[in-house]
This record gives sequence, structure tokens and C-alpha cells, in this order.
Amino acid sequence: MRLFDFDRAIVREPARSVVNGLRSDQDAWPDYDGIVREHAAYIAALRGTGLAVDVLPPLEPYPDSMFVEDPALVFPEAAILLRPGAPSRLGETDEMRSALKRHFQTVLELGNAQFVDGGDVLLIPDFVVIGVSARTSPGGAEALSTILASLGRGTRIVPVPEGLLHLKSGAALLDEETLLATARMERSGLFAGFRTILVPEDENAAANAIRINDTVFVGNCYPRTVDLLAKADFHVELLPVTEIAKLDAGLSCMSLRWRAS
Ligand code: CIR
Repeated sequence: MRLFDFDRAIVREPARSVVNGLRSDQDAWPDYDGIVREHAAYIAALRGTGLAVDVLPPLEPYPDSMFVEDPALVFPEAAILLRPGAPSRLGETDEMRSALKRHFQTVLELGNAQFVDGGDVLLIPDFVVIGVSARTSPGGAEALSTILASLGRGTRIVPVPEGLLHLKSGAALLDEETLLATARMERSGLFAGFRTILVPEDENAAANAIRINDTVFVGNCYPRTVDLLAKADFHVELLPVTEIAKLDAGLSCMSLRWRAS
């Protein structure tokens, strides 16, 4: 089974409050209807690759709760409830618990007083990379590393390069030996030894792509990245991301994906 072979996903519908989600550009106001359309296209794409998608209801008190990748991590053998590092998102953990218990026999939890965002966790062959960022504390990374060791999974803890919200804002796994990454991520040397396809500097946000089974999904406003991937023989499909990008979000953050059977 490859790391990007999945048959299940969890997503959460955007709440109306999503327009008040966290963002670095306070002048970028996302449009609610546009976000709903982008989210619907995303769910259809996941289903199109054969995934059974559990769609959770919107949560008005949590504007960023449609970004389900951050409060949890999922593996075939277990799920882990995390603690997002932004105070406005911490309550998303409790809201995710029952969904995880429906799907997983084993649901582990990060200890109190530490923080990890799932966006800072990247699975690559042989180990799990955990980025320390403004959202993921060093203690959180250590606590997660201990939990993953109990599941037999090795980890590497790395600093997330400055200017990136999350580790996966700057890198995505394309296949067992290839990453899609920003130049800044490449320069950091964190993934030395991996074949890397670099996104052009003016398309940095394209690096938050997702490989699901035989398809690489990329945002539809990054034509040069799409060309590079097509030339490298990846089967690429485009998804609309203009509105969610205003919330510093990309494709990985809208789902939890795993292989159940
Ligand atoms: C946030 O700042 O938390 C949200 N507006 C965006 C979260 C994106 N999550 C991700 O890339 N894993």
C-alpha cells in the first residue's frame, strides 16, 4: 500500500463564519458562496477518486473548522486528536472526537498544554516529518513523536521555514521519491535526498497539493506548476482554490484521508 492510497476521508462543511477565519492578509475577504462552491468541488473530486467521504456539519463558533486537517491525524491503524495552536481553533479538537471514534477503534490524544496543527505533519516514506511552527510547539512535536513511536512510526522534527504557516504550506508528497516544494523549503535542506519539483516563486501556494491514489490535485490558478507536473508524467486534476487561499488554506487542509481496508 502506498502512502497516498486512500479509501476514506472526513471533511466538514464551511460555516457562515468562515469569512472571519484566520488570515495573514486582513484585506482579503473571502466570499462565503465561493467557499461553498470550492468545498463542493473538493468533495466531488475526492469521491471521484473512489473515496467514501464523511461530511461533518458546519460549526459556527469555529470559523476555521472546515480545515479538518489541523485538529487530527489519521493512519490506517489509529487516529490522533491534536491541539491546534491558534486559540480560536483549540475547541475544534472536541468537535472532532466523535467522528474519529466512529471510524477508528484506536483514538489517541496529544497531552494537554502542547500544540500541534496537522498541517505541520507530513508523511513521507520511512518516517513522519513534524514541523515546529507558530502553531506547533516544540513540546507538541515531542509529544506527538512519542505517540507515533507507540504506533511503530519514526519521526523527524524540523523547523518550518519562516514565512510558511505550516510545513505542508510548502511541501507535498507526489510519489514515493518525489516532493512538490517551494524554493524556500528546498533551500532549507529539510528534504535533502528527495527528488523535488519546485513550484515557480509566483506560484508558491501551489505546493499545498494532494496526491490521492493516481491523481495529483492542484489549485486551478497555478498553470506553470500544472505544466511541470504534467511534464513529469503525473496525472493532474485542477480544483478551484481562489477563496480558500484568502484564508491561507490549500488543498491538504480540507480533509483527513486514510486507507481503512
Ligand atoms: C488557519 O489559519 O488556521 C486557517 N485560516 C487555515 C488553515 C490551513 N490549514 C492547513 O493548511 N493545514
